[in-house]
Amino acid sequence: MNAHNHHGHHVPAPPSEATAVEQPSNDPRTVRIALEARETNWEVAPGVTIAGFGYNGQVPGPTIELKQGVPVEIQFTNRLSEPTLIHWHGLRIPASMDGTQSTQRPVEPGQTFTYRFTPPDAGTFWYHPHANETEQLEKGLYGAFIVRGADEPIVDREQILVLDDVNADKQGRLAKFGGFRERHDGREGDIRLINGKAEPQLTIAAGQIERWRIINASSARYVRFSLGGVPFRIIGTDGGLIEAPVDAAEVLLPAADRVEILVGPFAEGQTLTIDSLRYSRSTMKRRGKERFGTLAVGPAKPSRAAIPTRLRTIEPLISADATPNRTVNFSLGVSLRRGLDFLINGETHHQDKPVKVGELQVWDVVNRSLMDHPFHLHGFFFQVLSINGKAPQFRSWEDVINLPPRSTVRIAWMPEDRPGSWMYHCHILEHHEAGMMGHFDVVR
Ligand SMILES: [Cu+2]
Repeated sequence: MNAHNHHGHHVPAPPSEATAVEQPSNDPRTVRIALEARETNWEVAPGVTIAGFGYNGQVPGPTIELKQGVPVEIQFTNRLSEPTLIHWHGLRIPASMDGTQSTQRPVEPGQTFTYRFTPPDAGTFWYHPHANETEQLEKGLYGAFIVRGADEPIVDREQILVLDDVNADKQGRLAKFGGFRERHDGREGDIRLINGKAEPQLTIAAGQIERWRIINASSARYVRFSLGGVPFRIIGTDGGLIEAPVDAAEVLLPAADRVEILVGPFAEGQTLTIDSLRYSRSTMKRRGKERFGTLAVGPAKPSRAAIPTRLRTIEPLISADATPNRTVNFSLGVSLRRGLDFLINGETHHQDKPVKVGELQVWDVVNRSLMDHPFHLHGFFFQVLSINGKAPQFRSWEDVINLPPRSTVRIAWMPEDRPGSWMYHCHILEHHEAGMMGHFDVVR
């Protein structure tokens, strides 16, 4: 392995090149995309330019928009001076295409790797590196990945909001990486971004209803999303649409989480703030309400929006009182050498037991620590059965769920026939890097 592998002694051996190659698609509909990671001057505000990294020279990277069930080939070239690879966050694709160091060799500088898969689900996903993540994501390597289904609600317009923050000074110089507070809290910054720009003004036409696909691409920040306190409707989460719209005035997005909402209609001339409300996740540095941007309501346009009262059906995998067959413990330990250890079942880079294809998994994911952690499962959606014994507000498919301090979150998921090496981890990138992750195999 290489200098940028932080995964310690429990990393499974990388597969041979042969197993990491999927056959080229013969499907004439196949979409071909070229992506390149390279050093990029990232202007977050007028005169504030960060020496960052971008996919195809932009932050966020190009939005990948595909149709459900249509194959894609993404030819990825690494023009950085360090190894990298791309994880397709939330996509239920073969293990060999998951884009981690457990499933493929990192793409070395100058090398190309072609990802081939067929997105099976409609929804709002994203892509980002799974090597030296703490630096590569902070520098701008991330992008939206949208998959459209055949039968989507009709809205007047769609906007994608990729939220992020960056820790840089007024000249755009990135703060030094590391240090005890950053290791504890995760890296947060005071430059708050929507689609790579600091506190932009978005627009909407009066009288119209828009679908917003919101992605939290921050390293660590939790966004308690609010649109000036006005109500909106939640229609989707990580794994696509939920069963019916849910009225809300705020929604919490831990790092890596996604939500889809309907906003509007509004009256012309209104200006709404796009904020993150105060949220304490027991960090050393506390944050109050902070602005990500504004929304200006322009002249009225007619609306053709048609939102069904029923969006889709999500069958429950199992009843909420199902008996768990596995417990995954998140905890913090004190280490003489490193100060703090971020642990799964008492160890860093935990090697967990395999799961069998077709055997329903009911896991108690337990947070024994006093701070929040966003739990992320690669490659499979889960349903949340309960949080501290209480059912969630609505049924959904998720790949990220917040673990509040001293909590038990019970999830259920089905290992479909996609054997190989998979993982789960805290999506606060600094905790992940510090070892808060588990590896397991899906076996036939
Ligand atoms: Cu964490």
